Amino acid sequence: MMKTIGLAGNQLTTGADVFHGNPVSYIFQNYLDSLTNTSAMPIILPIQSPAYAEAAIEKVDSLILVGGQDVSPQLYEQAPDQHLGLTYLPRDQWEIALINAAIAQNKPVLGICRGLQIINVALGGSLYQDLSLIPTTLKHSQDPTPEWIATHQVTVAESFLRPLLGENVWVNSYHHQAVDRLADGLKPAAVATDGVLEAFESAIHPVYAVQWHPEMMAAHSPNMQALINWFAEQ
Ligand SMILES: [Mn+2]
Repeated sequence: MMKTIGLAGNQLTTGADVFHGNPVSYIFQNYLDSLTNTSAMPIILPIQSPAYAEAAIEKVDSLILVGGQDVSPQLYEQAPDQHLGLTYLPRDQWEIALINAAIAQNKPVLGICRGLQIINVALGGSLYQDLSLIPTTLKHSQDPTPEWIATHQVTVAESFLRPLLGENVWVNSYHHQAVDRLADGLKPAAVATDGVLEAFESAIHPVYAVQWHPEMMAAHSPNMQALINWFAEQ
């Protein structure tokens, strides 16, 4: 039977003219396109009551957490820094419930960008609310360079990534936050050349995460398509 991957969706809470101002649930098309012709069918899981998370995870074989808003810093017991971006607590609460349900049901989880950050927070870690708070040197917000072009390098540890990407790999970058305290049970899998953590995996559960966007690179970068394909087979 074909596998299914749950993709945790986002909300356009302010509405948009094209939808007559109505709030909208959505997911970026790149996530779906990168899964086309893999061994798993994507199913979008819209933001909803955390009470439904267990049932939602029962319907899928694995879970992908995607990019978007900053994680609410109250979830790691910090006041909002002046550089904090848009947050949306209902999404945080829904995704934390999904992560807990996936771990309880031993279903694989892949975090991408914000997905990496929410996994770390869900498991008890913390974030730097803005990269200006640490002495980074790289441009981690690559606009206006197109999304499929890699802009900085990461060093890959012995981890799920090493067989897929080798010891050094170029990645794209769309984040202004980063992992501060890595949650217990998580191990670094890739680090940028300025020291920013760019990937981790769990030592205990089938939980994996990358800070960059492989789904945006997949159509042009066979190694990033291989990463997506690898997860689809989990
Ligand atoms: Mn980066």
